[in-house]
Amino acid sequence: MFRMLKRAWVRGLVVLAVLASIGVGGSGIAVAGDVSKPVVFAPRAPSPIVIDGELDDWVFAKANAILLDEQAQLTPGYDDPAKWLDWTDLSAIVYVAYDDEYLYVAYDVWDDRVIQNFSGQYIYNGDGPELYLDFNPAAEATTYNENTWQFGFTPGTEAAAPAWVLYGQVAGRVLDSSAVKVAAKRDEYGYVLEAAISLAALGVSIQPGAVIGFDVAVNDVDSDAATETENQIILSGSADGWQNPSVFVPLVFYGDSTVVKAFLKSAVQQ
Ligand SMILES: [Ca+2]
Ligand SMILES: [Ca+2]
Ligand SMILES: [Ca+2]
Repeated sequence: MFRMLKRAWVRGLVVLAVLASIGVGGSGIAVAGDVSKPVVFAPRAPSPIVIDGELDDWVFAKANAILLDEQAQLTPGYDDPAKWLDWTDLSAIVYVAYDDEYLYVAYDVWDDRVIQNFSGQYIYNGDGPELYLDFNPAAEATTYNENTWQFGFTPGTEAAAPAWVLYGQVAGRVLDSSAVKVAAKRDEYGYVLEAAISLAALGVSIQPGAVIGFDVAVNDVDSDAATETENQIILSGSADGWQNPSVFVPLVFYGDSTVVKAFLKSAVQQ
C-alpha cells in the first residue's frame, strides 16, 4: 500500500510540474516542427548517488520522475498489447540525474516475474531496462554515430545478477567494464535497478541547460522459457530507437530554475 501511495504522490507532482510548465490545456511541448514530444528533466545530484539498488538517495529527483505506466506507452510490435495486464505486469518510475563525473539513472520497476535467460548483447530478450542517449540532438541524426548510445541493463533472474551492455550499433566502439556501475534489488513488486555511467568514458561533460536526445524503456518476459521480449514499455512510444536516434525525446539537464525557465520559454515559442 505504501508503494501505491508513493506512486500516486509522484504522479501528482509530475502532473503539477507539467501543468505549471506548459500551461493548462497542453499535453506536450512542440520542440521540432509540428511534432509534439514529451520533455523530461534531469536535476544535478546534490551528492554522489550510491549504486546499491536502494532509492533513498533519489528524493531530490522525485519531482522529475518519468512514469512508464500506460498501455499507450507499450512499444509497437512486441507481442499483443492486450496481454499487458496492467501496471503490476510492467511499469516503472525512472529517475535521471547527473554530476561532474556520472550520468545516473534509476528504474523502480513493477514486474510480476523477474526472469533473465540471456547475457551480453542478448539481454534485451529478458527482463531489464534500456537507456538511449544522443549527445548531439541538434544534428537530427537518423542513424547511430559517435554521439549516440544504447545501453541495456538487467537485474538478472530474481535480481540476483545485475549487468549492463553497450549495444553495438557503432562498429568498433567498446567501453571498459568500469565505465558503468550497476546494482539491483528484488522487492515484492518487481525490482529496483540503479546505474552510473562515467561521463569521461563517453567522452562528454554535462553543463546545466544542455539538452540531449533521450529515451528509456523496460523489457518484460514472464515465461521461464521465454526466448524473446514479450512486452516493452518506452517513453517515446517508438520501436525505432535502436536504429534511429531522431525518435528520442528531449532531456534537459538543469542546475537552477533559471535554466529550465529559459528552455521552456524557447520551446513554447517555437
Ligand atoms: Ca542508491
Ligand atoms: Ca511482467
Ligand atoms: Ca518479467
